[in-house]
Amino acid sequence: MRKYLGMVGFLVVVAAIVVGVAFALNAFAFIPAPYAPAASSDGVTVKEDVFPFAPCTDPDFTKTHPEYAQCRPNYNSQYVLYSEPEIVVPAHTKVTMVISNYDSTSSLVNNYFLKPQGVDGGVINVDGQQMDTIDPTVVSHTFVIHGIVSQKQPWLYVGVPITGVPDSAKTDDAGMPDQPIVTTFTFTTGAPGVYAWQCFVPCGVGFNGFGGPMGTDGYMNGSFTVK
Ligand SMILES: [Cu+2]
Repeated sequence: MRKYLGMVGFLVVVAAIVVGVAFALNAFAFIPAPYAPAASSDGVTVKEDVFPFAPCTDPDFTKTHPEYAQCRPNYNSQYVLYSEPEIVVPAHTKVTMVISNYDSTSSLVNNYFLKPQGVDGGVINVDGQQMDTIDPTVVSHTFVIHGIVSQKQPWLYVGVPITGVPDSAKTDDAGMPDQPIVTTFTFTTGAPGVYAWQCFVPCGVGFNGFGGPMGTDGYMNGSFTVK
């Protein structure tokens, strides 16, 4: 009997540890809900906003953008981020991406990303202007969708430089620019697959700028699911 009780006690302790760890992992995780905009006859429009810091911490900004009033749980408010890390789009569908960037310029570390790749016509639209290449000194991020190697899905590669807001632009008290720079482009999805998207500008912190938001899920990277 004593042995039996000891066993029950042991199992209770193990269960408590498992529940505790699961709770801790969930509490520290940064897992926003998947973003799956509805498709129309003209395809699907995916909107991303890029921020230099958490917009929920900026009262001037949330006054005009109430959709950002609520902070995400366990979110590092100092990190640069894309607003939608988990993107879901339909297969065999035209995708229009509209990326509104509120972050300032930094610089590209190589010229590979100057030319838009994998997009219709090889061009992007930046604040109303068609561009087939970008000045490397005005880029602040890139939006790159790439494959996770698998024989079960087709390749998908899209690579676009994202222009930053000039330092001279008007900002609110917290430093958020009044107007973003808007980059728009289109491409068409193939068969279903799961891909990753990432920024490749070292816009983070730590060694070579590749730490912090560059190395943490959900800020400068995420998933791009075609289904
Ligand atoms: Cu970035």
